[in-house]
Amino acid sequence: MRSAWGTARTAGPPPGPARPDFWRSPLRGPWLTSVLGLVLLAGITILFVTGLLSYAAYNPDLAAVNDQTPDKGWLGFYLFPWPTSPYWLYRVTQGVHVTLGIVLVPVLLAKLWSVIPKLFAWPPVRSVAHGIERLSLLLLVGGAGFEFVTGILNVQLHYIFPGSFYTLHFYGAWVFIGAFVVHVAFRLPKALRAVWPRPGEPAPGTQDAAGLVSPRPAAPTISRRGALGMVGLGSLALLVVTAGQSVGGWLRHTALLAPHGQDPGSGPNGFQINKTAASVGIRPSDIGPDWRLTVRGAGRQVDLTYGQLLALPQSESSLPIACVEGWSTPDQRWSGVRLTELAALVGLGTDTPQVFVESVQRGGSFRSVVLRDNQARDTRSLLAVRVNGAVLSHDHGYPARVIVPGAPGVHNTKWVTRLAFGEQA
Ligand SMILES: Nc1nc2c(c(=O)[nH]1)N[C@H]1C(S)=C(S)[C@@H](COP(=O)(O)O)O[C@H]1N2
Ligand SMILES: [Mo]
Repeated sequence: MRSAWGTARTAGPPPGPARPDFWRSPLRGPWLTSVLGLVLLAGITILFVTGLLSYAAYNPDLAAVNDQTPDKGWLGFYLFPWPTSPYWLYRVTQGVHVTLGIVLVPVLLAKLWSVIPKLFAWPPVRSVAHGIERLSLLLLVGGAGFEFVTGILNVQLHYIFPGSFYTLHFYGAWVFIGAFVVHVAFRLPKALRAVWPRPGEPAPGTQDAAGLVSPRPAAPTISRRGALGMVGLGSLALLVVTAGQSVGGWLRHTALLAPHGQDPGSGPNGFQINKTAASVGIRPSDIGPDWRLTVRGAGRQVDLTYGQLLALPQSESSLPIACVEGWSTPDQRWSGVRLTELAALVGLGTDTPQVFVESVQRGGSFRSVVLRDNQARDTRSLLAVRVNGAVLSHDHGYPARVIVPGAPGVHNTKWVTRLAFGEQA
């Protein structure tokens, strides 16, 4: 063993990618790697922050039904009550999260390409410190791949992973960001110097360039700036075919990657549908003449027919639907009964408490939700029965659905049958 190892060391790397002269692109070098790295530093920081916000927006600390990662422990240290203003808050934070994640894919791939010779560095482990560094790179590259892949599969509605997307993406993010912080701490000064050398300072030394610059470069077919431009064009193209699903209007027609398609139909109910009534097993009888709305709170209970619900004072709010998958609708004109009004039916005053909302849907994580008191109290929060002047379509939640300002789409429960004020479940 010992002698074989010794021979391998003196003989140098085996033929193939472990040999530095295997990699011949003249583009690789500290400048390209550093520019791409700095773009990723800014982008991934925004992805991480908007991702944390996305989790906070679910108000997971409020009730078990809101929490997709109940075993998070202290990783939930930063949670805060999600506000209702500005009413487009989640539309922006989640639109940025998903769109930016997609737009950064070419940058991430280019960055990996630019450092690929280093991933094959020989010998694989030189010392304990080097071993730790390699391990952190494994977490960095693996973590980035894992977060981008799970995120993109989720927005493309391919739920193929074992377990919940939320759990995987949440814990994956913490592992990845740990490795990312370590990596940035070690590399940022060098990257800054490679891109903005101090006057009079020589170009990055061979030490920094080692492993990146090819010792036997082929003739260039494109400049470094040209290559960077191609990456930028790739990102721009992804932006154009993605952002339309969050921006809406005519831009929706350019959202070629939008998994729900470019045409949400026409008429008052002609906007994006997430799950149709049929797809979650809503039967016509569930939402027919026998449907009732039960309102409970302060020890009292009121059951309303559809007609009685319509007879209550109706209010209007213009609010969007903004899904965790990144798509959102422009503001829709909803009308229905304020949650505060429904709380008043059971004798609750203006300090409306949190409310447990339940739909007729039999299974699935999104059949119920607990809305926080600030959401229940907001006079824009409705149990909507109409949208854009028409009765809700079955797929948009007929007979009644919740609509709350600033909240993730998933908290706008459709096909509501019960509101329990002051309850957890
Ligand atoms: N009962 C119930 N309500 C639900 C859902 C669901 O699966 N079941 N999906 C939610 C999600 S994820 C979103 S984004 C919005 C979408 O509303 P829309 O289909 O009317 O656009 O509804 C929410 N309400
Ligand atoms: Mo959603």
